[in-house]
Amino acid sequence: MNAHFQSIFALATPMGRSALHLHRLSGENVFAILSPYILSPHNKKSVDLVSLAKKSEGRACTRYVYIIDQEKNEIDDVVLTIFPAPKSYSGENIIEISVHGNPLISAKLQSLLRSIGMRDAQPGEFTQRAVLNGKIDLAQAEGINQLIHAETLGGVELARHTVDGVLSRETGDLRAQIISILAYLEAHIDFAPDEVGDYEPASLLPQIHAVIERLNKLHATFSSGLKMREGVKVVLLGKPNAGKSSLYNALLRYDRAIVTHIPGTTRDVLEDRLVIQNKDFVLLDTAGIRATEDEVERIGVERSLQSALSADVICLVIDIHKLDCSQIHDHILSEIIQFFSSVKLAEEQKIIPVVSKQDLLTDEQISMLHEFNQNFLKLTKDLEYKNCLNNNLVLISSVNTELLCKNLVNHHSLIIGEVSKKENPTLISVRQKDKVLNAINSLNECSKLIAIKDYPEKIASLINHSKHSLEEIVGEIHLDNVLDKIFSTFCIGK
Ligand SMILES: Nc1nc2c(ncn2[C@@H]2O[C@H](COP(=O)(O)OP(=O)(O)O)[C@@H](O)[C@H]2O)c(=O)[nH]1
Ligand SMILES: [Mg+2]
Repeated sequence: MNAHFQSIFALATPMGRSALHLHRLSGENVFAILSPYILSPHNKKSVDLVSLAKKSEGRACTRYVYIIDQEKNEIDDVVLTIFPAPKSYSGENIIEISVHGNPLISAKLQSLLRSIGMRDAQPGEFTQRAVLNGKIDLAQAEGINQLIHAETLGGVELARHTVDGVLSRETGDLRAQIISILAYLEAHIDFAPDEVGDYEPASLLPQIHAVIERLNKLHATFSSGLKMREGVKVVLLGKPNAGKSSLYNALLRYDRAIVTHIPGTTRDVLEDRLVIQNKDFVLLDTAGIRATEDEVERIGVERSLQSALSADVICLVIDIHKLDCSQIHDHILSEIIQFFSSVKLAEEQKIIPVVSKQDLLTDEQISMLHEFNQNFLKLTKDLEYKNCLNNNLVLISSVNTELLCKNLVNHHSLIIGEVSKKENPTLISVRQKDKVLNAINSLNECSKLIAIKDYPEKIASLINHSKHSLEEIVGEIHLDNVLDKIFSTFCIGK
């Protein structure tokens, strides 16, 4: 028998003490192998799983039964479900057994399974078999792995889309387009011009460019997908005592950062996950930015500026509560200008100026802020990098973070863009991204050969490369070492 297809088993739930342990068995012969050890609770006669599968007409079927060992000692009373092939996760016959969640019971069951000819499954081996049996493709298998390992809601959502086949359909469509380009070239390789017309490869360019454009769009989904999986990075920056750590704690809803009236309290960069309206963020609190002789604080300031470089959104926290109304406009502008001069931002990085300590502000100060907002465009028009400014608005916020949260959620949608929609494909692994890049490179190379009207054989070979790269995404071409590498990161029992 092919080693790949020996019957395998694994505990699919963690091996701790819990209400239940779920064991999973997969293989052509599992029903026959296990039947002698399954007893009906009523008459203590063995339950023939092979005939049960026949009776259930290929559908899953669940029974409450006893499992005994080779000496006919009872191992446990269990709930057992059979999934006859091909309507099972792996495409083979599968049995799932829920035993009482005691490691000793599970160990007894596993030792029975080993002694009756099954072996322990490798990580991801059930899913690997699902791929080999054509139940799912490789991209979907990667989705399943991420569905289990994702640490954010966004990560789960993207993995879900991939498991549902959104990426597989996109690569399938692109592949079909590439094949139609290939058909033209192959016609000119196989037949003379009087049969298939003159060889005019330039006529393929619009189609090739359309595919490249679609591939480029797909390639770009990797980084926005990564942000959706890991969270949009929000950094709180500002002068010492501006109220950054207080805002940090208010957003996180617990006292995470130390807050004191002493300037320079925060030294290290603090980082936490934050979820607002099911959107994932990574929130960073930083040391206040100022020139300082204190060696530790100086390092803290450097780290603050460093973290700004990798931020998606920077909340520039500004304290105006001690200022005269007449000073407010100039003060906010100068903080923004100082910030732009200390950190060189990319256009896609956004700044939200946030005025803190709302409760300490007078009505006059607040109306000055409203006035500032109304004239924001005019006031900031000469600023370099003004594209980075959020919606041209200064928010008033401190312990009341509602408005800021609303803004962060809006930013999240802008940054993540289309990838969050379930109909849009997203690349979820570096492997997939590399394959798309290979496909793009081959097609770009193709355009160059077309420009010099090179032989159809040479152009076709490059088109074939790009087709193969797309096929590798879904695993239509699979090499054993690639599969082993991918599945080694899976859980045992999946
Ligand atoms: N009344 C009031 N005090 C605040 C507010 N935010 C911060 N503070 C005070 O301002 C001081 C500095 O706050 P902190 O959050 O440590 O500022 P950081 O240095 O920017 O992190 C502390 O004494 C805080 O209690 C606020 O919204 N209202
Ligand atoms: Mg602080």
